[in-house]
Amino acid sequence: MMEEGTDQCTPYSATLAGNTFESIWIDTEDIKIFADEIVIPSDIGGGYVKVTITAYDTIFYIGMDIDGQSSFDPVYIISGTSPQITNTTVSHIREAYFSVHPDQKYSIRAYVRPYTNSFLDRYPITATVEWEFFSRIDCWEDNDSKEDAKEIHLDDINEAYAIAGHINDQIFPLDPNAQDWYKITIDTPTQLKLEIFDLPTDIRLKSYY
Ligand SMILES: [Ca+2]
Ligand SMILES: [Ca+2]
Repeated sequence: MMEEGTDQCTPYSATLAGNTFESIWIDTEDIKIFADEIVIPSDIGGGYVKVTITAYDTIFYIGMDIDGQSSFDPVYIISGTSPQITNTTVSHIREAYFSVHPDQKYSIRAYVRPYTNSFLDRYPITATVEWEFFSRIDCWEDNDSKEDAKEIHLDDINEAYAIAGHINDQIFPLDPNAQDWYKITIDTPTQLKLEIFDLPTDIRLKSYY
């Protein structure tokens, strides 16, 4: 029989984090680096960040990279808008979304350039830079090792995120932030069925005792 009791999911509240500021680009060589500007709270499941850069002139396009904690360690931008496509009649807005790990810092690299040199006299150009953190609540974390495995119970359906955010642009199978450990307790020999569903194709299930 499976042991009765409460599971070890520990709910927590999403922490708000973000910032908005203006910056001025003076020419095509002007690449701004906002070093360690994005500071992620300790929310154990990580989350994602949205960065928005708004240039108040439609003839400019906006280039943006996001770097992890060490320099030249870009993270993957997983969604957002094109650098080139102007999406309002009064300003150009560039959005980027990326996955983040708790307690990490990320930097923004950005430039703002006109479509053709005939518009170089439009410099300096002012743009607003904004970032916002969205927490992904995963009450089963921290469960990255066998020692930290969280107890689950018979017939429970438990929901969790497989990856507690990206630190840089890659995750290997044995990286702690790519592991979720759970434990079950039985007091007689039996057959167990474990099932995982609604998951990406590259997630693997293994059992140990
Ligand atoms: Ca997890
Ligand atoms: Ca985990």
